[in-house]
Amino acid sequence: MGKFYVTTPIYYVNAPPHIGHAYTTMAADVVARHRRLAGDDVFFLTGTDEHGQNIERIAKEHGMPEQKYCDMIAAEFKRMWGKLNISNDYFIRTTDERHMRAVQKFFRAIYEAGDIYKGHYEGWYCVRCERFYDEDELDEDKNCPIHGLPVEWVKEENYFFALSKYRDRLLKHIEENPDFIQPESRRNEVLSLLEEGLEDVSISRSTVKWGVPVPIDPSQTIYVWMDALCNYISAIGYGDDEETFKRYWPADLHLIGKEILRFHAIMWPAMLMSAGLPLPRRIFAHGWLTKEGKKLSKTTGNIIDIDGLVERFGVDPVRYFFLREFSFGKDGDYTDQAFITRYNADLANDLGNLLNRTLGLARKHFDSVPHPSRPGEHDDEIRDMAIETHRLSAEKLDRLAFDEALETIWNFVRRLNKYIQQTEPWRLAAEEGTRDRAGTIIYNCLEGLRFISVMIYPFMPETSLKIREQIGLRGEMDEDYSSLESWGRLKPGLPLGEPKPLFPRIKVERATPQPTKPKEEAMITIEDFRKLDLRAAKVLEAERVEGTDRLLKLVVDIGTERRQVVAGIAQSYSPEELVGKTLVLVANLKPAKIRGIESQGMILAAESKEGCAVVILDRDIPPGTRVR
Ligand code: ME8
Repeated sequence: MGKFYVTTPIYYVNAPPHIGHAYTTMAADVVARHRRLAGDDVFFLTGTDEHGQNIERIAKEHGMPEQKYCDMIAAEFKRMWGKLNISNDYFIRTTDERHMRAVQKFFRAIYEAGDIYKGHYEGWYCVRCERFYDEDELDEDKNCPIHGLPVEWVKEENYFFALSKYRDRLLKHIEENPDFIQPESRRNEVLSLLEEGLEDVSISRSTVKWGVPVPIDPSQTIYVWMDALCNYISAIGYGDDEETFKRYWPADLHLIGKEILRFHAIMWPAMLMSAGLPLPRRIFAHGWLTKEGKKLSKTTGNIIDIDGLVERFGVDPVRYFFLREFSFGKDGDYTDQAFITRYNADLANDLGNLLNRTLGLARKHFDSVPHPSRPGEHDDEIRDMAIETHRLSAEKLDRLAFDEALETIWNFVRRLNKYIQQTEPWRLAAEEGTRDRAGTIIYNCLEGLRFISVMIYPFMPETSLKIREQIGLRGEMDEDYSSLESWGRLKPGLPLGEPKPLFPRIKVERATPQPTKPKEEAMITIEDFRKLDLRAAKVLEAERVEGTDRLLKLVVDIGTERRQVVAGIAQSYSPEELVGKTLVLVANLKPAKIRGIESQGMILAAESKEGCAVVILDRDIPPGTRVR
């Protein structure tokens, strides 16, 4: 049994996870599950990048201590990976003590190799990328090429890593190891960067407090990229658990997005060389996703809402779509229409129908998995194709050609549907003389579905188990790829499961997976929001305002004082039902006169044509508590 160590980038906690993060992580999950089925001892790592100037700033904007802010966003990443069925073996956070110790040890190893020195740096810095840019990489307004936002001029005395010294060794390594950087286009990009020459890089910051202290000079912190790259070794015990470290290092695969290639294919290997550690075996930089031809961006509202997609369509169609639709090394453009088309064609029609028809026939004519007692036309072809499909799709998965692997599997799905059409088992089952032939055909379809359940498991684990349950197996993955080396392992006589549709068809007019997002001009900042003084307000008294059927007059307690408020909620609430409830009051709204009565604030409520619903705090909380 081999080992396989696969990693994703560790994501910045400057915002909750988005589809880009999910894309890499889903791909890594497919690889991890694939290698486990192939029999490897897999270690699959993902996590969060929590230090640096950007995070320091954002925590401040949220009015939170850095660690608390990081804890909150890291929890969001974990929740999202749970939702997407990500089977990572470990989740690393760069604020973990163990990681921080490893970073310092790594720094020392490089220092002791004579590759760290003190020098001055001046340059354009993008806080969001946490990197310096050359002037010619910026646009005319000095905006960074990734975020399109202004860079800052930074001038500091820093520690430097002697990167330039490693240029020749790196070139040699890349030339001698053609698979080290993939795809080919990215390899060429790195080669030409190396040919242009390398400059030494700053690896510490004197102005950033939120980071790992430089072990030889605690007045500085280690540059966030050096800190982050170390996650790949700290997570498996560098400097702490030699045995685990030796078992998994070097990584077999670093999966990354194309924008962070230089860090992974130049800076990281050079540092590993300096520290005397072996290099990762393979770095694969995938393309970038856009939506409807435009860059994904929260500020413009051009986002792909993962939660929304998963809630509407289920986790497996989301995993399937992103790996099937795009070629992994290339950029890809998402549209709702493409999602629906794939879902209906590949999942509802091809796979859903195959399972439905097979199970329907099997249950109608046989009460358990039938015996394959009468071979006939097409059977050998189906058997050979099953075995060959597995061989091909596994080979494509090893190359990270996810789309091709799925295409290969779907050719087999479609071939089985055609087999049913060609052989017409429903006709054969109706006559006594050909009933055993019908049983054989249905057996072959069920056995084909067993093959499919194992082959799609890396992509769609939930669906795989649902298929297995229906064809008479247990709803767990208790096989590996060795069970696909021969045909006919499904045992005749197994009781069949309940038929349940896997993928209900999407009716196009109802398919609106994307909530509408406000335009940039309509967005507010956290500071704008903080201007609102929202308070828990306990209703002490309530009565109707005479002469109107819309207004209630409330007296509420907001801790420090009582307020009188007039609210237009009388058509949905009686005064009695509100007394004793804790509502939310906008406490710093200028008082206004309504029907001659002074209203000292506003109660929050949602309003529709049918009526309104006030915001009620759902458990006991002292009046006056701030609502944020
Ligand atoms: O760069 N399409 O973190 P990050 C596809 N912390 N993938 C995308 C994407 C898009 N539009 N946007 C982001 C960092 N990604 C560092 C990494 S590693 C030692 C430190 C994915 O939060 C892609 O994998 O900016 C990309 O590399 C990663 O998210 C960047 O995440």
